[in-house]
Amino acid sequence: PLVMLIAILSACGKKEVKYSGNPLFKSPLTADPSVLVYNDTLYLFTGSDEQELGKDGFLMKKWYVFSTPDMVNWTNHGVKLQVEDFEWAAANAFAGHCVENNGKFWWYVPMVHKDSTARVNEGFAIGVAVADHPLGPYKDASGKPIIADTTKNSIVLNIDPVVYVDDDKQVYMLWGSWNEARIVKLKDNMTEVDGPVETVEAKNFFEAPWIHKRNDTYYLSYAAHYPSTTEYSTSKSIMGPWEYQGVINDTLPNSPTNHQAIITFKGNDYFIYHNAGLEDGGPFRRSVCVDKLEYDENGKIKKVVRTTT
Ligand code: FUB
Repeated sequence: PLVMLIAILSACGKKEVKYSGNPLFKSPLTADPSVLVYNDTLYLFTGSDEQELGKDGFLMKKWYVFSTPDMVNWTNHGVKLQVEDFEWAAANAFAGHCVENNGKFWWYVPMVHKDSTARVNEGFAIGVAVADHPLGPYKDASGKPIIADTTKNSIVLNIDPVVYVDDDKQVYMLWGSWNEARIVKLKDNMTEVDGPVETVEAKNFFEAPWIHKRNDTYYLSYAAHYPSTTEYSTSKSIMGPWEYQGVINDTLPNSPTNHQAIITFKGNDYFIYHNAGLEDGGPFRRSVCVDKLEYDENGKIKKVVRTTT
């Protein structure tokens, strides 16, 4: 029976899903995962939680890159991008997303703009750094933010960009602004918007959008409510309308934020997120985790069964 099982699994192109255990790293403290696959390797991009134990508020100044060939053995490549790499930025290295296009790697990141008088929860702009390889070196691609302001909201909070290059090569950027998701087309140069910013109507949206496509369906997953669950909606067009589908991940016992990436790697689907499960963890001292993601026969995402809290 074991031989038969192995034969069936390899016929499906699926291997047994193995993990290195959660959280992935005891140190450094990582948050806000984004992932891409390049040359048979999965690259993980994370933020860095540096707040002291017992103190409140995010203290985030830089981003890391990690890689794995198999989801078990991980390499920490160190800090590859930081606030100081952007002349226009002042603070708060929140959730970013790195994507490949035109042979280069574009890492979109939100930070508080120097011109903003507020340093917490306001004045966020989105910039982009570029490199020839996922491991860098990265440099500011345009010297100024792509999205610096919108008149849509009195509190200017442009965070959590996610960029999607569609099959027809049209590029889209989605991001969050607490309770409101937005979308804009990007030019092929990856550094300029190409048209108006539109609102994305996704039920319960709070922050942390992520786009993936399966067959001909777009899946928009996001942190919903606060404290956040991860929920998702689907559409046949990235511009919507989005049909609400339900909860993927329940709230975490230790972190009000819940920030996910979803990817297929070597035949298996993964849900990558953060919790605050380390002994010295907390809402501002989070750690990236990975668990199995499964679809039912109708393409609905099953609720993730977390292997750790
Ligand atoms: O890490 C700072 C912020 O918390 C992120 O931008 C949000 O997605 C939430 O995880």
